[in-house]
Amino acid sequence: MTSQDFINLEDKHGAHNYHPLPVVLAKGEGCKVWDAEGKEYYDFLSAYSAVNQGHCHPKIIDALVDQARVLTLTSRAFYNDQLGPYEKYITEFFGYDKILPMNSGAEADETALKLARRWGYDKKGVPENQAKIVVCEGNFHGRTITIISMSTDPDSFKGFGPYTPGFEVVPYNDLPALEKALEDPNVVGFLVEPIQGEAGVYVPDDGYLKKAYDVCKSKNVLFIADEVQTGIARTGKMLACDHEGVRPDVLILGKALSGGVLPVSAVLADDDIMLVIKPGEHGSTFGGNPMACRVAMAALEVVKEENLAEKSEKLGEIFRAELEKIDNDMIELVRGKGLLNAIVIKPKNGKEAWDVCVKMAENGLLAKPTHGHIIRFAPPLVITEEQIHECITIIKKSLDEISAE
Ligand code: IF1
Repeated sequence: MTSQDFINLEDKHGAHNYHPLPVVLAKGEGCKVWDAEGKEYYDFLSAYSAVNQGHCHPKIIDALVDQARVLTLTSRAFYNDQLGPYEKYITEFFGYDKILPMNSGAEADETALKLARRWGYDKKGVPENQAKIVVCEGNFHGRTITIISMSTDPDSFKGFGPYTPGFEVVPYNDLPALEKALEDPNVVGFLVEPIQGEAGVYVPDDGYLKKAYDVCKSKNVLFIADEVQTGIARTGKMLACDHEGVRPDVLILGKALSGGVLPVSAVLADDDIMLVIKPGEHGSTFGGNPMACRVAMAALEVVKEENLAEKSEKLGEIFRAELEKIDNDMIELVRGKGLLNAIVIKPKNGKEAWDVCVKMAENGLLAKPTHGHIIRFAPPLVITEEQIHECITIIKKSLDEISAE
């Protein structure tokens, strides 16, 4: 079968909830992927930062296969011999008392919302059903109905009402607006992405996260960091909050927590928050399954053993500096942190970010636009400096070819 055959199958039998680039992938290894015809590409999306450790990392795959042969799923109706060790490992790894294991990022965000509301009622004394959670314009936290109820992007929420109440929206990177919103005594939490990924890799001003955290503490509001995309070494530190020394009250992880091998997410918090949820009040069939535990421990070990945070920091600086050197007027600006970067494209001769991405694919590099005119660049953190330079050459060549069309 050809790539087009695979595309036709998806078109005929699959929901049309995506508009993928016309590339059919069949193999992945490290920072490279190959399509159905065997063409090689650099992967500069990393499944939206889920494959930080590189495709099919041997250590993570070995953990998956090894556990898959023994015990895959018990449900939480019983204990299993992998969950306790994993919970110890990850809570010590990130420095929290407890973890609540889930599967997708959205489930972890939903868990954090429930936790914040329940903490508000049981600990802060907010009247029942009056809890408010403050979120930011341009947020992306997943696709469930409650999460899109917080969204300011019509593509996320239009046509899916009625919406879950209890959310207040403030501009991102705007401390006075946040302070004003937190005047409401019923606010229990501030949910924020340390860098807004989907919005176009918006990096807030230095000090924003720390000041936001301090305002939350002054108002007895939980600072909830969604590090699903920015976490696990993506931005040059283990967590994006680490750049400002902020320790979230509630930490949300997903994506690269499993190295892209299977859905693993987590919410971490200390006992005074986490223990407001009692037995039988929350959970999921696959949450904390033995395979997820083994895979997540291996994925985190790889990040430490291969110094991926330091690599991300160093290579990100090189990547942005090289992007800035590209003399092409389609690049409006370059922004990012670590190896989470983006360029804002200025359309030219009717050519837009999508056309640049199609051209880059032809030239052997995969990336995808977000919000029309922004191209996100997020390679696996195992990429080498030499490969970064090779990819800069591909990006420059593609922009020049598009500009000349
Ligand atoms: C899609 C976007 C990125 C996330 C943050 C929670 C979640 C995500 C900060 C939910 C998920 C994914 C979803 C995926 C594409 C991708 C995405 F374009 F949708 F917005 F990365 F920016 N918090 N992001 O980024 O995690 O439930 O997906 O495991 O829906 O197309 P999930």
